[in-house]
Amino acid sequence: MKTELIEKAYAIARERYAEIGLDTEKALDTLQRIPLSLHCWQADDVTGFEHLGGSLTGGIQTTGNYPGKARNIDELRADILKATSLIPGKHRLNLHAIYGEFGNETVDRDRIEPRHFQGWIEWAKDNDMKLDFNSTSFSHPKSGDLSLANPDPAIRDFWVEHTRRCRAIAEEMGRAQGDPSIMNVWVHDGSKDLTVNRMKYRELLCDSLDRIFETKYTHMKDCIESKVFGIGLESYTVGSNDFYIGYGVSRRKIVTLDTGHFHPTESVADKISSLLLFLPEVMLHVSRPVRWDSDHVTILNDDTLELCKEIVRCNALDRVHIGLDYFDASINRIGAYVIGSRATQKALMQALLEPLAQLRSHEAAGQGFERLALLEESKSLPWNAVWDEFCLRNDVPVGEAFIADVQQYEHDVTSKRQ
Ligand code: RNT
Ligand code: ZN
Repeated sequence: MKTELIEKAYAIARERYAEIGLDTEKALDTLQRIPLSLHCWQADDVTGFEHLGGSLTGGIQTTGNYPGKARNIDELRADILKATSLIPGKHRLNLHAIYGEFGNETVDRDRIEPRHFQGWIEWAKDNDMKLDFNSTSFSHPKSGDLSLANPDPAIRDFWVEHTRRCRAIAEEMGRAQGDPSIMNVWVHDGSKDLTVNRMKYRELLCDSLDRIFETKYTHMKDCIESKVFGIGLESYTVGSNDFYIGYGVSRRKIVTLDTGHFHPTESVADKISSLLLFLPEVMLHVSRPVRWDSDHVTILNDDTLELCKEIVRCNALDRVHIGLDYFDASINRIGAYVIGSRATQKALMQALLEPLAQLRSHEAAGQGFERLALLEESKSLPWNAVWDEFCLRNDVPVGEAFIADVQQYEHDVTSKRQ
């Protein structure tokens, strides 16, 4: 697209929005300051760099075998940088514990240390990126169906130790980057079939978490993620939504809402205001469930839009952390990052350009027709011209132009990986 055309379209859009009292420059400025936390695991189908030799377990699945996945740290880093070069703005990288730099060593999960992530800390600094972190309780011989909620004290202790160490690593990252690293705890614990011990496992999980969180840190923040069910663990999930809301509110922990972790007709957008009333912050894993928690690539659909609109309507951009979480192995993985990130940013752009004051005044006056009409009309306001301008100012491809960049990288780099 010609620069001149983008600028012309933006100038018209700017005037159009001004007519309804919205400042597009302000929207551009705000979007510029919203980092996404990019999940590192789309690049390699949640494999990581341990040498334990297991496959992906814990009730999550990647399907597809599109060629070119990252096979080592260097490839993963290169892929992330390629992706971020096509995504406007400055973003964070969300690492999982299995992505440490273990070299040829076999380092079990209860032995990981900040030094295994020193290379990442330096790499992030060199590339002006901040890091977030996750403990990894899946894909391990001791994962089984129960980790932190395991009745066997030895297994429970192993995972408590792992998660404690992860917090220490996140603290190190946060200290080094001068900004808290957000560490997510998600465990798959559950049961394939009926259990008659729902309470027992939840007590154990609660106790393990309390032990994990005993140490107080200042450079990291904890968040906890619930889920409805996992594959092979369909009948019961220890860390359900109710469990973590209760735990989070009573222990002042950030609750993570993964958009794939609720019943298909539940609105995740609707949950944000309730959580923000009782907790200072919320973490999001923006995903796209298709019939189940399938972790398809995030797109600009009504769910993503409503989610972003709620953040803006709650005036909570500084209290909601936006991370992505999907893993599609059936398409170009770098392309998957770019599509999902840009879709989320497009949703944010639209949210920032909503004529909220006018909508609220209609609502206050009991003007239901007027509110609905304006909501409908605002869908086709020229937000896309403002989005294009955003890409232009950030020096990333505008519109579909990034497709060719991804193809070029595939041709030059990923297609050569066996
Ligand atoms: C799983 C959770 C969790 C994982 C990552 C890899 O259902 O969404 O966040 O996707 O930790
Ligand atoms: Zn998630």
